[in-house]
Amino acid sequence: MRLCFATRNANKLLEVKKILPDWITLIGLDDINCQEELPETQDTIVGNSLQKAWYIWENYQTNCFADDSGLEVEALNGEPGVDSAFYSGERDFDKNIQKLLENLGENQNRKAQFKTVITLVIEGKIQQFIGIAKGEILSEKRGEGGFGYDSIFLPEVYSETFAEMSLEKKNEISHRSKAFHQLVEYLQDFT
Ligand code: ITT
Repeated sequence: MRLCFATRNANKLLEVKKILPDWITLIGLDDINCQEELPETQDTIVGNSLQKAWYIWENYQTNCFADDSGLEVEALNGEPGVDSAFYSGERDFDKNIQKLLENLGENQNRKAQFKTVITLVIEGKIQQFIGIAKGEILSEKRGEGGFGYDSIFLPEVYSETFAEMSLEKKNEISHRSKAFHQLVEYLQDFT
């Protein structure tokens, strides 16, 4: 079966290709001649993930999946959430972190979670997979690796931030890998 991953991120495509079962041929947006930006206008992560995947199914009649992620901070009522990439108004990791730390201030409740939602559409049938990584927000950045909010996120049980961990270690426990492993498990059992 041909399955399209609705992303423009070539790294994500390569990574996922490696973990899918053999009977699935993973294709990208270029392979179905989709050149336009995918719509992402919903106000939730779940909604945006669904919107992207459903757009491909509706317009290209191609079985597909899409992902969407964000950081949810409890004391900020789930912000930045769906706005994680542009929280400061720009797609700028440092500015986004700065705004988050300012908004959180001295608040003692530092609980937060990363969330990834994958939406799979096969023959018009929708299935969603949610991966969550729980942790807390530090008051200062720690570590140089990763991206986004990694340097201020300390995952539960661990003493290193996501930015201090090797990519392999982050991939063992991250929201994204949890969601993708559920997708792979589902596809392995799919007949
Ligand atoms: P694509 O939609 O093009 O794949 P994106 O940057 O929007 O790229 P995501 O939807 O996965 O990627 O995530 C949205 C934002 O949430 C991202 O820009 C980061 O600020 C934050 N984020 C998501 N996953 C993260 C992670 O593992 N570590 C740190 N920040 C993350």
